Amino acid sequence: MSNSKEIRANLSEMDSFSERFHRDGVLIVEGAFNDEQMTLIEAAYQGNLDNPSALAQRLYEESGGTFIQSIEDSSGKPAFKAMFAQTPIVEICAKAFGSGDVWYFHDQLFYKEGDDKPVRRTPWHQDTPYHSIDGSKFVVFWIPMRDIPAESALEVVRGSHKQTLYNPSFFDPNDDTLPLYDEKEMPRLPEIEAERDKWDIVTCGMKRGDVLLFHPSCLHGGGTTPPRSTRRSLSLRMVGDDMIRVTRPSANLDSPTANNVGNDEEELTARINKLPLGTPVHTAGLTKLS
Ligand SMILES: O=C(O)CCC(=O)C(=O)O
Repeated sequence: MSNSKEIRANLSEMDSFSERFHRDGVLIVEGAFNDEQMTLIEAAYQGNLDNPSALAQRLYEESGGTFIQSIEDSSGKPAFKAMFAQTPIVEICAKAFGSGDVWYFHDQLFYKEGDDKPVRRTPWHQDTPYHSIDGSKFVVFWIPMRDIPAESALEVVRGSHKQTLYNPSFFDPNDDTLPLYDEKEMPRLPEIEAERDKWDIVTCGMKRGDVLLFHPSCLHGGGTTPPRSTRRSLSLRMVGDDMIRVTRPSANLDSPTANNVGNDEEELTARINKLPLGTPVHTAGLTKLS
């Protein structure tokens, strides 16, 4: 297990963000947002939870509790515009990339609520292989709305963004590594949970106002949410100037994750897929934030 102190930073260390983000693929910025800024971030989150995109999903219903995820491009919504204008999200992102501009890819909310049983883990996976894009300037800002203990927080395998890109998880309730694409196309995900000591896993409790940045090619998974508790987190994905269009295999259409995109996201995906291979992704009309 990783010493999480090494990946903890604060806003006074912004000049080190790029080296650390590109090297480790994961960084926690403590106290990144004050109360007023968290109120804006929470309003953006809650607005999307209250008005979910058409294809928002409830996952793992058979496992107990409530597990909702929803992806869309909310960059045009007033709550998201206010959040970007009045928090250091874009500045932190530009510092992590190290050079060039910042464009918005999309957001994903997670809502987990335990009933008399805990809500199960988010399975280990990488985000990049779900999308036909690749490059080094790609980041997720994972923001919990409240203090969160290490057992329920997001975990990331440090440095895994520079290693194998695996076949994405199908999010099958009975098999976390069931692949989304044909097994001949990409290697199957390893059984990380069964062999945790073999991986350099960063596990950290976080306070409201902290943000966890990670490269979407990092292996990551979320801890369980205890009975009768709620866990709300917002993931913001941004890209920089070296993100290009690549090919991915076609998904098995039965997969829940093949259909986990909202209308905006489907439209965005279609625009990206029209780009010639190797073209910068931001030219697909992504919203420029910086
Ligand atoms: O919050 C979680 O449990 C999962 C988050 C995640 O997989 C992501 O942000 O890519």
